[in-house]
This record gives sequence, C-alpha cells and structure tokens, in this order.
Amino acid sequence: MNNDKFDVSEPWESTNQDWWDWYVTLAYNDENLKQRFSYRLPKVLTEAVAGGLPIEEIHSEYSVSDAEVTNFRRDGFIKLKNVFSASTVGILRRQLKIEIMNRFKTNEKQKQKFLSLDLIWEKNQVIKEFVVNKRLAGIVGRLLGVNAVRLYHDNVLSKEPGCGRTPWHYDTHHFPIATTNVVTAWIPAQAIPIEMGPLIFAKPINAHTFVEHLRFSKEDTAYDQDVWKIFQNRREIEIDCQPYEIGEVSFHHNLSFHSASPNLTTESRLVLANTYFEDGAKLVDHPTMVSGDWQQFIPDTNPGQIIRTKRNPICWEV
Ligand SMILES: O=C(O)CCC(=O)C(=O)O
Ligand SMILES: [Fe+2]
Repeated sequence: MNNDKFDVSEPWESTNQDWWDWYVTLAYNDENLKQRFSYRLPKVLTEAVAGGLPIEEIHSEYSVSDAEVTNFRRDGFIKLKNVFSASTVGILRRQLKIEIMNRFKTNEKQKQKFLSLDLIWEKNQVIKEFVVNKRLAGIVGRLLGVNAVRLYHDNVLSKEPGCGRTPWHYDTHHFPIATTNVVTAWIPAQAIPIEMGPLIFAKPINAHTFVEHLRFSKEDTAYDQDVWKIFQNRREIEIDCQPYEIGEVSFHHNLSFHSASPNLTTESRLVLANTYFEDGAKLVDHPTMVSGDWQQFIPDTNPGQIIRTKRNPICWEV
C-alpha cells in the first residue's frame, strides 16, 4: 500500500476485503480476552429444510409500531425480533456459508479475520430474496418515514473465531450518499450471544456529536479508544450491548454510532448486512477513502447525480 491510500481524502483503490482488513486494525482489543467459548449451532440451522424458501412470507409486511418508530428515531437503531423464522434463517445461513467457503480458502478462514463479500445478490438467487427484500426495505421505509427505498449494497460479513472488535464508527463515514435517510438492516444468520460479537450501539442518535471533534486516526487504535473514553464518561450516553436471538434483526441509521465485540466463540459470526436509502438521494460531491470501493455499488454515476442504477433497485415503495 502506498502512502496515498492512507490519506482519507483520497478514494480507496483496493478491494472491499482489503478495506475490512485495514479497518479492523483500528479497533482496540483487550489482549486478555483470548478465551474461546464453544458454540453449538441448533439443529434448525444445520438440517436441510423441506419445501425451500417461503418466498411470500419473507416478503410480507412486518408490522412496526409507532412506539418502535419513535424509539428508532430517538436511539438511532432498533432491534426487532422474529423478522424471519428460525428455519428461514437456516436457509440464509447455508447460502452465506457456501459463498464464504467458495471465496475464501480454509487457511484464510483460520486467520481470525473479518471476511466480507458484496454484490452476492446478483449471483445467488436465494440471497437475492433476502437483499431485494420487501419486508426488510418496508421496515426501513416506515422507520424513516419515506415513500420508497433503494438498495445501496449487500454485505456478507463473517467475523471468524478469534477476530477482534469492530472499531467505533458511524456509517456516514462510509456511505457516499448525500442524505441522512440511510439504514442498514443487520441480519444475523444464527443467534449471537455476547461472546460472539453482537453490534454495540451508543444511544441516543446524537451520540456522534460528542465525538465529532476527535481526529480520525488511520494508522492505529487511538480514535477507537478516544471514542470509548468519551462514551463511558458522558452521562447522556448509554451503551447498548445485547445478544441477538435467531430471527432478530437490527436496523441502524447512518448517524448511529456503533461497534461490535470480538468473536470469542468457536463458530463464525455470519451476518448479512443490507444498506438501503431513500429513493431520490444523490451521490455526494466528494467520496473519500473510508467509503471503500463505492463505485462498484453505484456504477456510472457522477458526484452530485441522483442514484438510480440497476445495482440500486427500489426494494419497497408505498
Ligand atoms: O459486523 C460488524 O462487526 C460491523 C458491521 C457494521 O458496522 C455495519 O454493518 O454497519
Ligand atoms: Fe457500520
């Protein structure tokens, strides 16, 4: 990597996997936390399901209450249970696993890495049903109060056993979309106990204003540690670190500050993370390095133009 790549004002010129390899080095990790917890997947996730994917069910409307919308807007995130049934999560998990195994060699998987794949929905029909998904995009639409929602990208995330924390950040850092109406649906493909590395959220949604003055460090864990210190010392801020049940999905706004714990278990923490945004939004004027290789996700679009490519289909509209 040349020095230019460490200038955050420059575009990122490498792959998304390189981006994650670099990004997790910015997280502070407690060296004493090396213990491995054994994790046994329940049968519903390991046994083949007869009858295949319940297409209608997974695209049907999920009812979001007014109180849930209020909580999302106050906190910047919400965790909703039973968005998918356990057997549906089993189908998703099998496909995510196949894609990860196809792409990464076993020795790479053993390196305690944060493995990432994207644009998988274009080649895997089952995963496509979970990405261009009316139920998830509909939840996002109602949480944001908008009329139509497009896909920014899918992300298959496999935090391997022994992989450390994900650094504190908000996604506004990453997404070159000129709107604050952006939400990521984070869909675990198994339950996530605390030891496996659930997402950790700082609430309320304006937690980012307490850390905006901090200098972003692209070489070490200083920024991550500085954010932690401020969040721990401010009475206005509460840290939410809760396990996920099977079928539970979290939705976080692009202003929500979050990180994730290390995976101290013996099993990969498999997640599908889909990011959706309000239809009509434009590409920002100056995409930077922390946006990763965004041109893949928004092809043939110039800074300032409305985003409406084939890779950004409308997934839900009123
Ligand atoms: O999976 C993780 O540890 C982090 C994911 C994340 O930051 C995101 O989906 O916005
Ligand atoms: Fe994030």
